[in-house]
Amino acid sequence: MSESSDHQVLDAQGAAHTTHAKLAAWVDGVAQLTKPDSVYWVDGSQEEWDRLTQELVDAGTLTRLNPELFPNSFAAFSDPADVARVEEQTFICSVNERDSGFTNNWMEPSKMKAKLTSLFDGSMRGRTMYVIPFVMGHVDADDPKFGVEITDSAYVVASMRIMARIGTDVLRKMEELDAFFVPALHSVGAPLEEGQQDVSWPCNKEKWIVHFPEERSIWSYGSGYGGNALLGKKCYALRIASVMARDEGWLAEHMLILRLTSPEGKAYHIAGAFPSATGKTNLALIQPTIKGWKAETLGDDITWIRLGREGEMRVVNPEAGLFGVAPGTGWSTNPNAMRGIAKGNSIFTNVALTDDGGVWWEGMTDDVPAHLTDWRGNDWTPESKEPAAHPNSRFCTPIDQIDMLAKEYYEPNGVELNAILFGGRRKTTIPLVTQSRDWTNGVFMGATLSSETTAAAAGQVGVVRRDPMAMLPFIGYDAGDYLAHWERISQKANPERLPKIFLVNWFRRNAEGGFAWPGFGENSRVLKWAIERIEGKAEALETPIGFTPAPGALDLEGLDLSEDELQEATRFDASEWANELKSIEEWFAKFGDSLPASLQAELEGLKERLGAK
Ligand code: OXD
Ligand code: MN
Repeated sequence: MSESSDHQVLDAQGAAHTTHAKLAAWVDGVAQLTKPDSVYWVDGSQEEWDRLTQELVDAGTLTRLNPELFPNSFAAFSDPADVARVEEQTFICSVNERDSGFTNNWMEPSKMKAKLTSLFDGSMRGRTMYVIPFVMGHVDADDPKFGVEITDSAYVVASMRIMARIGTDVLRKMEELDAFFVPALHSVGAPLEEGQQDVSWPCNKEKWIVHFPEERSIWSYGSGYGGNALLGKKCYALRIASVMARDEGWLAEHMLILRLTSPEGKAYHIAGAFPSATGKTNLALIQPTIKGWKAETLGDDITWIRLGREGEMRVVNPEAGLFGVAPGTGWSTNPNAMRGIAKGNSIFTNVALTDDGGVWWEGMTDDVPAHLTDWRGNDWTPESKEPAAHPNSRFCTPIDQIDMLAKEYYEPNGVELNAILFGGRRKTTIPLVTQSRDWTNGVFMGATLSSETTAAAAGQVGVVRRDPMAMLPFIGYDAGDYLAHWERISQKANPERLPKIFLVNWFRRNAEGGFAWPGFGENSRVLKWAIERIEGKAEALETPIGFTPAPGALDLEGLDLSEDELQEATRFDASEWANELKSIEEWFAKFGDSLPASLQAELEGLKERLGAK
């Protein structure tokens, strides 16, 4: 660690570490405000990781796992009140309130700045202030997107090393380009007074996750949880990036990226937007069950879509790691994820510990261990009432440990996108797969994307919640303007090369109440149909809501499912759409004036086709 004293901190030492004048000035200013004991510039090296993780073990924040089971891996256990993103405390402080839209919290920027400035005043006292230069996406991209996170949490530094490209190499590139960077300031909000004993998971009851979109800056206070504290991820790569994308003509989306290769050797790239609890990580790491098809992954959470030189849409995953929900990720449901995790170099948060020094979570293995230490540190047995791992416990693992990672992941400017999937969790109404009539109809599908609430979430069960493009908590500006931007982008693109758009639903129920479609690896059959639609090979039925697979068009070979049973999953049911129309109207009413006319026209067209006009 740096040996600098308070006095040195105040003596503008930024310039000693970087020739990037704006960065040096920002770091010095933050140090003056937050008053840490020392300032440390993160280099991103293995030696640094080893040192920091050992310090975190010594402090009781991390538990080193049995290296024979999970090499170079650690478990962290958070404060029980700091386990998830805090949407009610997440703000988009645009200059004009209208620009944050109805999906975001807003406060007047200068009022928010004053509030945050007083909270950050002295917030790092007794701690080290870490400076993490990072880049989202590739440092060699045509337009690399830099950021610098300042944090007082070494857990954040270690996690950021997994999730993003960080350190001295990035800093040197920033200096060479005198690049713009997003200043991303984070404090757990737990200053240590002289002689005060630290806790294993410092945080503050008061939490603020704040974005200033015009300034492109982030201030995060009070939480150590990944989604609130690893600021390259949701805060930058989605909320701030969506604003940059609006202004610069691209899209920042909450999507996975898959590369599928047909038996003829033709490769396609598919991006998929899925709200939480809809099997996104499983689809990103799918093991196809259809013969001759190969799946590789490029990403599991965030996708940036830019226009290429020929007007094609190109996708990159700006992240370097997976920050996945652990429960439900298992050897039988997602072996590709498990093999990557088992290679180690991972940080687990709020999972359970096994007696032999490994980790476990619900759904990891078919056999449940006879004894565990649960995420709160209590003894746990299969008779225990509470889950052993917190339902939002996470694995944080380098993406290059995934065997099925496509080599195209490393392409600095991405690969051409051929199809977009929007997927929700619906028991009724939404067929297994529907191809949109055209781009605008596909944007309508994304704009009305929905899931039913499950018992896992607080509140009423079975209520339909709209989640446009699975971006509800992540759109950094007005939601209507965001949908209009999707339209605008398509007008700039080469119309021949526009990705085809599909709405999918793996969760429809049959008359007996069971799942009408087996899901998991069998979803590859749906992907195959989508690709064959692109190739003009697969048959479809034209319905009022779009194109669904014609009888016999979906490959069922080797699957124990009759055409009749398949019908239950794929059918369009006009009677179910009467309610759906009402619900979509209510949803669109929330946008007020900012709903694009093209989407209102889509709704009117749908009503007409359904005979509801
Ligand atoms: C995530 C999320 O953590 O969407 O990926 O909340
Ligand atoms: Mn996500």
